[in-house]
Amino acid sequence: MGYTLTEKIVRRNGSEFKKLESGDVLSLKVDQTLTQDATGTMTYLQLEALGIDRVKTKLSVAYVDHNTLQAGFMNADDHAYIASVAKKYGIYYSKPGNGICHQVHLERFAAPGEVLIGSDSHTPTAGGIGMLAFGAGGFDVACAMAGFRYEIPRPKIVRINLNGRLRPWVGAKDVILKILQIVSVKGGVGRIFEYGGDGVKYLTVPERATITNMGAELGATTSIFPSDEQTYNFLKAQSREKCWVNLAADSDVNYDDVLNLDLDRLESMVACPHSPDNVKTVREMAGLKLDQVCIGSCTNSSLADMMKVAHILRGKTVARNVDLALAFGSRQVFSMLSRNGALSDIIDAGARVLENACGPCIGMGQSPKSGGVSLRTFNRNFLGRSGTKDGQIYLVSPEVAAYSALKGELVVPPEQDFNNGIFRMPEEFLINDNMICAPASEEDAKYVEVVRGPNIKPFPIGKELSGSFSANVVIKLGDNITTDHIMPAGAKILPFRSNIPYLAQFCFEVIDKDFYERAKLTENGVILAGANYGQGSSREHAALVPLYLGIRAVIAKSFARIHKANLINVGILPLTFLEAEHYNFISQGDNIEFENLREAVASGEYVVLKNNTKGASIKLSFELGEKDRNVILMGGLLNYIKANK
Ligand code: MIC
Ligand code: SF4
Repeated sequence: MGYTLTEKIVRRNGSEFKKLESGDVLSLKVDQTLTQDATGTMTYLQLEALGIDRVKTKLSVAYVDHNTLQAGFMNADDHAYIASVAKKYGIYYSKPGNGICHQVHLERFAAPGEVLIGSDSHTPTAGGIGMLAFGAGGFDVACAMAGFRYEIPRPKIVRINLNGRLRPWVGAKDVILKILQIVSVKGGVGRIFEYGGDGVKYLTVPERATITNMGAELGATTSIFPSDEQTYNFLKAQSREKCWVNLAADSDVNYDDVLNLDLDRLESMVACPHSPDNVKTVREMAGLKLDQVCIGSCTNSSLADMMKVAHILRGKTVARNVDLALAFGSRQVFSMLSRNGALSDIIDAGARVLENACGPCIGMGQSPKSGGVSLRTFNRNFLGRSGTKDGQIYLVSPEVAAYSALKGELVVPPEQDFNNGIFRMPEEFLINDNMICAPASEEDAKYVEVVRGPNIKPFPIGKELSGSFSANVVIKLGDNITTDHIMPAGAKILPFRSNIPYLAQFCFEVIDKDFYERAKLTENGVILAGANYGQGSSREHAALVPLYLGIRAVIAKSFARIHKANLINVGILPLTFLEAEHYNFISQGDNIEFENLREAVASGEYVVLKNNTKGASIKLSFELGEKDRNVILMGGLLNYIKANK
């Protein structure tokens, strides 16, 4: 029996991919890490707390791409802090304006066959180049930089066969939206999606990266494509062919599951408000009147995407009712568009050109008007994420976005307009790394001072788990609660990512504006949730803020992987129901009690919850390995590491 692509990389890593049994862990040596600024400040504070002198990875890069709007000193303080830590600890620093971490990493650093973890859920974008890449909480990334192995529950491997060839104007975005429609935002939890099939050879690396990027929306552990001739050509055009290796799954592999998709039968798709899996065909939704169109984000901001957009816009004018905004994924893309003239086509059509950054995707500007309909090439359309609570956000491909911007309503791109020569991958990309600053040498690093402006505040640290305690159920939630619901982002709040007390006021604000006041009044709190709790962003602030507000445990039907790891890292106990209907046995406001909790966690047995309000008890389980149980007992990963030094 042969090996899957994942198993081959795990073996190259010198690690083992054991067969699935409950409690199995996949433990990897980390070759590369990346951070972005919105999670990076916290990550580097944690790295400093780990007390090492220099990162132990082959390559670590700190990007500034999220909080680039400098309305006040806060974001600039964070940038200065990150730049100085990077210089001191041996980390490359990508300056604001150089582009979105995932796009720049794909262009300049990602390497097939290596292992990457990043403090951003879309780190699996690098799976498009054949890298085993995981999104993680910032503390896990700090630990990887400090030389610790990255450990996750061993995932199942699912093969997705892409058969045939995409039709005119149907793109990679439509492939992943179709998969989201089939599999849903929970369908990828605990799974790695490996792409194969005869259609793969037609997809370029940036197209593959669009697909692996949105594997995050499936909840997948990661997604990966083989490393083949397309990969070689991309790397060669980036002058990086030296890191190419040939990698593909063997043909005689038993996958845990297989999905087949006929590319030639796909059509343009759209994800409707407020979930990336609420997918319909553009044909069904055609005619929807638009107020805004935004093109960019780490999903669809490559040179190829933008060349298609420029081609569609050339010589035309954006509809009067539409405000069109574009943000390029990287300075490489921006500069190449400016040299080949495509930028003029975009500007002349009436588009607003933004900075090369995340921008509107994370609510950093361009919030739509009240109730406004916004068509975006991004990956998430969660409630309120755009910065306008009743904004209606639809997700589409760049092709659909550009045609629709011209028409003022959602349209299916006209097939007769298609011309195969619109974009061919360049033989050489324009390479200029002068916005990527190298770290100081080991010798000089001693003299580098870490710059700590007033926006940099210490982070909360968990306490040892108590033997027994009573707590109030502060909030009861349904399924698929995202980390954007728990800890919203946006231009007003993001500048305070290193100020947990300030952020706390906004916890759950989009769905329950009284949560903060209730939590403040409660000494020990518990959150009750449905399935897939904590999906979406990797932000560990969605765990640190509840910790600060006295949350001791989260009881859910199931958890999203990264958020569960973040809860454990800060010392909040993630519990699940032994029987699904027990969810109905607890209400918001109930007073509950845990007894002999330390013993239960130490022994790995179930936990007994006594509902004082309802007057009965239930058993809860926790799927935690031995190390995680010890982390919880000690009140979080930092305490655990310090105790085991
Ligand atoms: C996102 O797309 O939600 C973010 C902003 O990139 C997050 C990280 C963060 O919250 O800082 C993510 O995807 O992990
Ligand atoms: Fe940035 Fe949006 Fe990508 Fe997150 S999803 S990294 S906010 S572009």
